[in-house]
Amino acid sequence: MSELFSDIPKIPYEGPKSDNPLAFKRYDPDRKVGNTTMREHLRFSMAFWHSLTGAGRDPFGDPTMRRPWDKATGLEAARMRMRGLFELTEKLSIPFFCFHDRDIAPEAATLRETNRNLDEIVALAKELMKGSPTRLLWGTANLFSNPRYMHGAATSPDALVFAHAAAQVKKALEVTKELGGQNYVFWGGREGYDTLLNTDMKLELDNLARFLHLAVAYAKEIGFTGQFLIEPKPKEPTKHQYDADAAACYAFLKEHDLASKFKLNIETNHATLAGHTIQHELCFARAHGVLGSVDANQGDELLGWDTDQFPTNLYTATFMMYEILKNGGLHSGGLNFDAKPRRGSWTERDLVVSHIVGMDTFARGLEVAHAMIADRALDRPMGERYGSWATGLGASIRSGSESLASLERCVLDSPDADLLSGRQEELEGIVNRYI
Ligand code: XUL
Ligand code: CO
Repeated sequence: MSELFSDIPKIPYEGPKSDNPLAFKRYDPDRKVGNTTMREHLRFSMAFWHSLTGAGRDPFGDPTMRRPWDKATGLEAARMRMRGLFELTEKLSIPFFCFHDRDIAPEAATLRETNRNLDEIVALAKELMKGSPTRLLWGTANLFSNPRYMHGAATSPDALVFAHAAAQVKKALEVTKELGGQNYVFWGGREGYDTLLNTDMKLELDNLARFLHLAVAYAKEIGFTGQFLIEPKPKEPTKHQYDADAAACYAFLKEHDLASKFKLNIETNHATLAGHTIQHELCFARAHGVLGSVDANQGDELLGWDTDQFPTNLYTATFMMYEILKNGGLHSGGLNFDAKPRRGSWTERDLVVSHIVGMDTFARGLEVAHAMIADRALDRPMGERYGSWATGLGASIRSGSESLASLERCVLDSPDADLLSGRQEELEGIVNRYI
């Protein structure tokens, strides 16, 4: 089959000394870090909506990206994009991709016709997979672009809109299963509100839970065994999104008896919009056993919206890989580049270089995090800090053997405990030394 990106070669690993922008400096897929290859540690994924469908449009300007399918429309463009996806992931040694139903096939006048379009492109993807190592990390349904979803999908005030969203998820689950998807994502775009003056919050939250229970039931019915994921985001497009952050999602899942069925897909730029570091979000998810997958990108410190930039920050990538390694890996999840080249980076080469830089950033983060864990560089001071909980009184409190009265007896006549230092700068220096 003829190439669509004929100027882009298969990207080689050339090592840290290379100055070739079209080569990996750190990402060497078959190299082992610990007992696991970089490929399997990192489980990179290409986001169809950015890398294939994204055109560089912004609120002030028209598309800027030049792509091989620019002159094609409808299903023909969709077929070219799907071929482009397999070509780019293979050239970049990216093992996975992710998509929304509406990224890969055009919407038609009725859902029945739209589903026919989807079936055609899914059949093509299935065919292309036969000759390719590229696999599906997750599928999802776009429940936010069509005007019918202006007030939400599962949380719409209109039951017919809820029905439409349910029908869309039904089909998206079927095609995710058909393509061997390892996870299925719910990002609650527009599941929130702009004003409480017109919003029945309790009804909307209950409906969101009903919707997710329906999806779980249907997955069981069709034998889809992938992991369900919720992707937190605090705002944008609505002023307040119900899935605001990892803690809000976890509380919601617990309240509605869904916690055993869902994990979280944590996105870097969403964490920062929520006023958290990504390390905080990953750590919270890990602590509660719900760290499922990651949308790897970064925001801009000076901008208050979701800029979805390619991840290039070595510190952030190191802290992320630290949490992921502490989690025992991502299991069925991956590092999905929910990221787009800047509007001015409009060439095909920019698109490829963006992925290379993101992959090298995480490969380096993996190496640094792995070395810090192997040396117990942070675990040792952490163990010292919490040493009082390992034996004696701390162990007794943890085992539930103490009461307020027994604890009072311990301290009533004794001098204060020695003060501990937090040693923050020393620890930051340790991280710097490893980077
Ligand atoms: C939006 C976002 C989505 C989800 C999938 O901010 O991150 O692209 O990842 O719906
Ligand atoms: Co995302």
